[in-house]
Amino acid sequence: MRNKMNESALFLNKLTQKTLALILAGGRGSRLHELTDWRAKPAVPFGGKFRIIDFPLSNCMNSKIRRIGVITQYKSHSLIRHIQKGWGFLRGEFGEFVELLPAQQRLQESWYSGTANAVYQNLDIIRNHKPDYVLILAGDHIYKMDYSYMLAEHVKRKADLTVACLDVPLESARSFGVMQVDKRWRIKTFAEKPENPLPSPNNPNYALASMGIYIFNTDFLYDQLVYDAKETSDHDFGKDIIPRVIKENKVFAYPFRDIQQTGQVGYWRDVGTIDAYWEANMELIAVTPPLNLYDHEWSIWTYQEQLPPAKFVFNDEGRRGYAVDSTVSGGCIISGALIDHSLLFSNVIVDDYSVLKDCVILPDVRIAQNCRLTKAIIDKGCYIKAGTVIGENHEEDKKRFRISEKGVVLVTPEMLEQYIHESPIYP
Ligand code: ADQ
Ligand code: ADP
Repeated sequence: MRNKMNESALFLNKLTQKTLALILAGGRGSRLHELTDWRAKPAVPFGGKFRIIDFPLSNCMNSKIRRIGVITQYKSHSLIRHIQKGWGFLRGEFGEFVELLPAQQRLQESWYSGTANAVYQNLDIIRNHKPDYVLILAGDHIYKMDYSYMLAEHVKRKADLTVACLDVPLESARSFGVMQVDKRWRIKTFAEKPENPLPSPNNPNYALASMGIYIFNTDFLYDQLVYDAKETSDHDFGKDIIPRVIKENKVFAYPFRDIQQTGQVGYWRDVGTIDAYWEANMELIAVTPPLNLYDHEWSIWTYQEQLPPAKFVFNDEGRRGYAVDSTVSGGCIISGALIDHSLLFSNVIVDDYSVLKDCVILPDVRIAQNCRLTKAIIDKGCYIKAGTVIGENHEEDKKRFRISEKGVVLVTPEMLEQYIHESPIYP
């Protein structure tokens, strides 16, 4: 029994060592509106102390895939800084690295035009690393996944390409690549963001959606990308490559499972809209959240500043500063204020008599006295001046802030500039 287990661990280890992961982190993410005005979606802060890209990067680390390229393009400054500061600990001498692959116009005199083109423009770098398998990931999803099991299935099936998938409700399937598979999970049809998604045969209210996670045999990837580069197309994996290759090649779907391999579907969120972003952050506050960040077996790594612990103090008049049903990060000071069902990133200062309810407050924010904030996302670096009320009157809020479909108010520093002339002050 033990020998069998060792054998399978060795098998997985060998496969992960022969794999290069490429994280596509160059897209616009425009549905997050002003949250992505100055940063790429993968660099958006998430969950109190992380950035979105930390999730696929940590999944690679925990799956023991330690050769990773991050393909960047759009507004990449804060993303690059985060990776340089937080992910430099891999040991180059053991063949481990996180390498930044910005659009450099080496192979073509153009920026990356689609996901396949972004990989095509780095083909020479990929070849230099001599991987047998290339794992292609999106940089903008929140999930835990052990890629080594997907890799094992890919190899066992002698696949050319494997696409990770999960069931999504039929009504939301239009924003995904939708596939149909046979009994052995071989992909029979694939349509990128179809008008009328085909339902899953076993589950007619659902459709089988691509997660944008692909494993290619390196030679097969190379051939397909060289072929695609000569075609007139969007040079996109979902629109062009996958629909073209399913007919004549071995292309399989891999159903997404949790990291414990219980057979259950794991947690996976595309936090692509303001509402989805707010909801996913709010979910973390629950007593037993669907995404467990306290799991030592699957740590999410990140860069974090050295910060003092959060503190909760009385104000001069003896009013308590406290938080209930909330998550509060390092460097925060809550002075005579109430934090109720909210998530505070690091270095947030909330002053006397202010009340926060259902809020997500990004790092380095100061909320002065007597503010009332409800169901709001406050972006990094905002200074909310004394007496500000947000989230109680959407007609008023609409004049300067963004209101989402489900009534979340997004506030960024730019929206405040014309009203607030004090500069943010930190004690
Ligand atoms: P989308 O998420 O709509 O669909 P896309 O916008 O192409 O696909 O983004 C995929 C990833 O690639 C993102 O991480 C993005 O940042 C990055 N990216 C996009 N353009 C890029 C470029 N030019 N250079 C570098 N990186 C770039 C995809 C698939 C669907 C699938 C969903 C799952 O096409 O089939 O269902 O992902 O969310
Ligand atoms: P950082 O990388 O400093 O942690 P963010 O994740 O908030 O910050 O990313 C925002 C990036 O955009 C930073 O590089 C910041 O300097 C830049 N930025 C923010 N607002 C503006 C602005 N109004 N004009 C120019 N650059 C800006």
